[in-house]
Amino acid sequence: MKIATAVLLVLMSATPLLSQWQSVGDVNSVTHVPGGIELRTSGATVRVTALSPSVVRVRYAKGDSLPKRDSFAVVENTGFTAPSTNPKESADAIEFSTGKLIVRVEKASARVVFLSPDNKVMLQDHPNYPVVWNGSEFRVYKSMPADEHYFGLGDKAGPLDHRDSAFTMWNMDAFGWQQGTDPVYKSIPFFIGMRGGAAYGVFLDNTWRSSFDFGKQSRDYLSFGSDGGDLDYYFFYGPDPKQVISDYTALTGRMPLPPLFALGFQQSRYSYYPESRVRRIASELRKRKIPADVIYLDIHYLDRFTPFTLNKEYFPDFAKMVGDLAQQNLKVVTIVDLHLANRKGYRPFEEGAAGDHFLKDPDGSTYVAPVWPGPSVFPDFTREATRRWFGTLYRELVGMGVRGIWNDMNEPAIFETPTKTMPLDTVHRVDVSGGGERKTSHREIHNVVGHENVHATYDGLLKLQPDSRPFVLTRAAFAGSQRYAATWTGDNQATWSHYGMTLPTLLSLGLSGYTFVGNDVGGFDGSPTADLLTRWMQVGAFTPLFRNHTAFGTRDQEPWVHGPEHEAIRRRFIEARYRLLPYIYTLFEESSRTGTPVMRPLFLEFPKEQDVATIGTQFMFGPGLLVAPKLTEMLDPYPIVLPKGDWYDYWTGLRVEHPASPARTPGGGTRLTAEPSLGEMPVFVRAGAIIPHQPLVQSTEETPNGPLELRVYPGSNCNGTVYADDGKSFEYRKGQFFRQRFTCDLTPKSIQVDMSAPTGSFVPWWKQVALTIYGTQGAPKEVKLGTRLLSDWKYDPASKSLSVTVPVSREKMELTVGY
Ligand code: MIG
Repeated sequence: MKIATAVLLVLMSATPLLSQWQSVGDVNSVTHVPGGIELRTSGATVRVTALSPSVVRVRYAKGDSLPKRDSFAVVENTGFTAPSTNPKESADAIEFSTGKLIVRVEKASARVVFLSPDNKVMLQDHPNYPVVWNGSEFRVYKSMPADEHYFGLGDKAGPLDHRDSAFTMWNMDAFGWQQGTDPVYKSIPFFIGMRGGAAYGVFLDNTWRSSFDFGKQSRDYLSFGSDGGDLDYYFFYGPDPKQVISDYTALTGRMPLPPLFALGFQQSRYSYYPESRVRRIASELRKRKIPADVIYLDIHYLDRFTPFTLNKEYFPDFAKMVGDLAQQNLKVVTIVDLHLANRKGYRPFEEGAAGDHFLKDPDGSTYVAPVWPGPSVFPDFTREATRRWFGTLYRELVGMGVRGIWNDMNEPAIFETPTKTMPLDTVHRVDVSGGGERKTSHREIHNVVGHENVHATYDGLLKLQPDSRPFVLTRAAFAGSQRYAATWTGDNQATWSHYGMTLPTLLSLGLSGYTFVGNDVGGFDGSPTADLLTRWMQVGAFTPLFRNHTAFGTRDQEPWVHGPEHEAIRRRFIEARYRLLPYIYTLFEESSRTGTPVMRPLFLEFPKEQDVATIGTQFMFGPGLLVAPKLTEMLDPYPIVLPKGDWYDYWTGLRVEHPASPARTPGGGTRLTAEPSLGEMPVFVRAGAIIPHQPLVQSTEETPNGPLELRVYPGSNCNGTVYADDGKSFEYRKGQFFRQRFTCDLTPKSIQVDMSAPTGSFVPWWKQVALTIYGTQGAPKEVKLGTRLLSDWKYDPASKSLSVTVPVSREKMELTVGY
């Protein structure tokens, strides 16, 4: 016993000595390269180059050259233009400016420092901890200011601010995850640092198992590193956090504009079968007038849970069923896992084997492991030929009218093994740009299996229906997967605590470049109480992907299951979402161009306000709406903070009264106390927002009947936009879209709303625009459109709003309300 302890102690103390941590070394020589510099130290090469004035890439390699490398995350066309830098060497540093930021590399330890134009340090290598290697491992240490906050990293299940926490990037089938579980389903090695209103970003372009530590190990430094692969990271200089996300998504790609139906309400469960049950769900939705667009089919539609088959007993005429649901304006999305049955006579297996498309064990035999279909084989998705082949397998589903594909289990998940995934030495083949392929192990590819799986699906669907925007949903993801698929946060639970994690997880994904995100509304594992499902439906209506889903064997979880009172509330919130669709679609379109997420933490809109710097219990839905849900089961009232400025209550249209000083925040914001009844969820509108709405429809397939409803909330910087197109095709890329911007101007004697001339050639569904202007102080003296006096306006004293309807026009119009 004594001896064993002694041996253990020796071993423990010997570990750091045994390890071969080797530091990067001092700079010996400098050469200029396009956009920056390349340095040689005693043992390494370091290259620091600006890709654009606000994006700098930093690469390290042992030895005296950098290997050629392909990235899974970085897109070919970033749109960046490298600035010409003019590096200056002094006795102890080399420095250059990109035009927007200054990069300095100190010769001692090749210490990299990023500075703002006014020479303030944004991010710097730690003075005492140089970049180090240990065999294939590496680690980078950065100084960590006491007042800096950290965000992003994908779907991590903790508070919004990652300070004082550490995380591992290793895609994991994390069924039963809890607050703090790590790793989880996705690996997005990108974070945003925020300090005093200024943001920067760091993306470690490395697919191996990596880790990030924001002061858990030491309060002195943050660090990141990986088990293997290249030390290759990007620095994004904000200082506006939206700029950081814009640059990060320029580098790794943005969400393509989704089909409109995908923004509707989606009903799912594991699983709806047989056909009669699917039809019943569809007719209940329609009969009860619960707007909806999608019904999901989970693994029971398959024969023996085998992808690309059909269970003929449950679904004797699948195509007919899909067609009939389409008649009810409901789309079908089917689950398609990436594992294929290792089964003779099963076409995908036979084809895949003949085409040599499957992953292999190190001895060259096909890797076989148990998942849903039983013994299974796995397509080698990092090969383009394999992706192309896999994409063709969707032909029959698409032919039968299936409108979206749900790729699950793509971490990849494997049954009956403690690691829940493949052996690390499983062999993957990877295309090499310029031709040929290389072999590598699962250690490198694990985190991009899901990414390349949805890459195959997205491309495959596009090839099968070139005029139709694909809808793909994925569970696993890597940096850049946003360009192929929407994602959800996996198997949550029907508990208040999981419901509460809706905000931090989805907001973190948004900050990580992932706009189209949602969670299983109501919870997957277990059955929610009536109140919990009602609350979750309310929040879900304001999340980008709005999908009710639950596990096998749980109780029914559709909106109507808890009686008419709950059903009425849930319906009201789904309806609210459908009325808001013009706004939501406009936000999605914007996000597809800029990367700005639809669901945003407050600091993204109000970066300078310290009051809201780390708030993860409220969020902005676009720039105009602030959602502040009740997040716990507790009966107590809860606090809400409204950033400085004026706000309106979204539901009543009334201005929020400025409270007396105790209720002001240090930054001049407003503190409220909320105690919403079960039927209510507080939503506020930023004064200055103009928010387009539409008449209620039961599905996005229906044309709204009536005018576009433009709700104007006067305030400073008053503006809004509406975007529309056919919602389905790519014609918008050829100019078939409609975009109109609105502004408003408030003077003591008038309110003026300017409607700019729309751009694009698409003709939207509305013939009239119904304006409602809130916050007005009484009936106006006159209302004019241009110079023409209008008489049929209406003033509503209860909501202090003025309503007037005007015809659409391709010309610019001005509405003037005079007092
Ligand atoms: O091993 O397809 O996260 O949404 O319903 C479980 C069945 C497999 C996990 C997914 C869940 C889905 C379920 N799947």
